Amino acid sequence: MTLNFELPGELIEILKSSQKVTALTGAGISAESGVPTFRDAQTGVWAQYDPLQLATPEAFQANPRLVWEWYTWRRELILNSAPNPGHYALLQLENYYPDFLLVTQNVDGHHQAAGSQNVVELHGNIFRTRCSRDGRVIQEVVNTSGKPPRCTDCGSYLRPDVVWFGESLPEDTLETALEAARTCEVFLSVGTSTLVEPAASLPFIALEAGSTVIEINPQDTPLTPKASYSIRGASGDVLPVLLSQIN
Ligand code: BV8
Repeated sequence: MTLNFELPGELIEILKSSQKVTALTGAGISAESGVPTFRDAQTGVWAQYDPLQLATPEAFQANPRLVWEWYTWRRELILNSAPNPGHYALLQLENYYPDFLLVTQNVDGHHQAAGSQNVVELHGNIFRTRCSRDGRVIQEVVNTSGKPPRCTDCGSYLRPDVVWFGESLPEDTLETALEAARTCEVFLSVGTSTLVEPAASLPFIALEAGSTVIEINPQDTPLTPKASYSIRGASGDVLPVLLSQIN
């Protein structure tokens, strides 16, 4: 059922009576913070690149400087942005429900910056850097321009500690997200085009398990026809309204 975000009474009752809720977020929740989504055209110098081509091990192998510079540009853009009401509403939902897990596809760290504690980062974090050879995570934020810095232990290039296309998600991270989708009463799918696997399967797994699946997105996605409720709107608008109606 597609809504333009006045919530039907039965949905408010479901939300108020549930204990275990899982939320999945995508780039759309950070759009109102000014962080471009993967579907948006990249701005400026990056306009001619397709993120799906840059966020790959092959691109890094072929042109480490280009890929490293793209991440430096994104880190700087994120550092100049802030969490928005959508992030803060999810923090309030974490406090509202006894058992709440936030699963994000985003690498921008805005959920943690907003104060969310129970966050699973499916695709890593752009502010964490690791050795491209042995995977050792370097603690400090490395935000240089030019070629990637080199690992002080082995001399290999450092790389962002994110999951690129064609790379597997960390087993434990994915299992936590799958378990949360299988066992929750309500699954919120917020600001994601529901195209990138295996994250895109999570709402469908929740549906299979009998959860009430609520989508929040200004546009239709492959989840829309199957979702229990699909709310057409921006997460920064819809989530605060949803909160006000359950409090
Ligand atoms: C994997 C980190 C096993 C990096 C990301 C061929 C070879 C290899 C793999 C594949 C293949 N074909 C398919 C695959 C699987 C592939 C995949 O799914 N490809 C897609 C393109 C079909 N997946 C993988 O490779 C994954 N690994 O499968 O491992 C494997 C291993 C080897 C070989 C085979 C299989 C790894 C995927 C993770 C990639 N890394 N990010 C970085 O960020 O730099 S993905 C990245 O893109 C994001 O993290 C996010 O997940 C995704 C973008 O999706 P969204 O978040 O949904 O954002 P998007 O821009 O698409 O949409 C924004 C939405 O917001 C829109 O719906 C819009 O309407 C909405 N919106 C806008 N404004 C608002 C809003 N919503 C609410 N409010 C608003 N204001």
